[in-house]
Amino acid sequence: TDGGQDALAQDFVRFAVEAGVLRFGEFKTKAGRLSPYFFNAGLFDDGAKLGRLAQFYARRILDSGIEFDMVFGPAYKGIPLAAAVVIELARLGRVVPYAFNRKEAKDHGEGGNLVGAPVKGKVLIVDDVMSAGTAARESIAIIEAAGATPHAVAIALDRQEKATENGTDVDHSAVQYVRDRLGLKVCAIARLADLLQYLQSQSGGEMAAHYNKVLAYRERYGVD
Ligand code: OMP
Repeated sequence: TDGGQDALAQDFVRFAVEAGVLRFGEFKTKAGRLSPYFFNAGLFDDGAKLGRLAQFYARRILDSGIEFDMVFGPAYKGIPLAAAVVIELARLGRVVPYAFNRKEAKDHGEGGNLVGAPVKGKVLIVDDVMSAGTAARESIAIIEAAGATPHAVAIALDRQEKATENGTDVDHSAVQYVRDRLGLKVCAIARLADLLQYLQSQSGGEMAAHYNKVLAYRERYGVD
């Protein structure tokens, strides 16, 4: 298969499949597409899995050379991810502040919708998956409103599929939009191309059937 990244991506796809986080079947995505696969980061649901996930993020982030002053985790799913990633970065010798938002407005106590370190400088957003790009745009707006610079996004999976604008498919992916039009750096532990490479490398009829369905999905919704 074309376009698979590297051994880290293959190790990650295997880990996600074995952990039951990456599943095959019939799933409806946020954009309303019927997908033969789904990646549910909420199922990295114990300390060992979350710790291992953080190691994949940290390696991808550090190897990418992306600059950042702090990490931001968008509510809800990005919060444990960002926390786990900064712990792993600190373990590797890189101590950085982090913050996250709350979704509910708060009218007492600290005030404001941001929790954690002051949001300033070059901010690295840590999130789970990018499909159509809605979630990324929300994070960018929050960071800009705080007077900081949304500089980069690290995600576990880039689905490499067409973004939607006003309900219509466009010819670029959410990641391409965030990178090319919004000017942020993006790194993904794995992409759809890595998933296809993984499925192709597995022997056995079950994986071959998944491969064909994921390939057909990419034909319909994928971008180059
Ligand atoms: P966008 O905000 O449209 O980019 O979609 C990303 C979000 O879709 C994720 O944050 C999830 O809530 C959800 N999602 C997954 O978690 N895993 C998938 O494999 C696919 C989706 C999705 O609905 O597209």
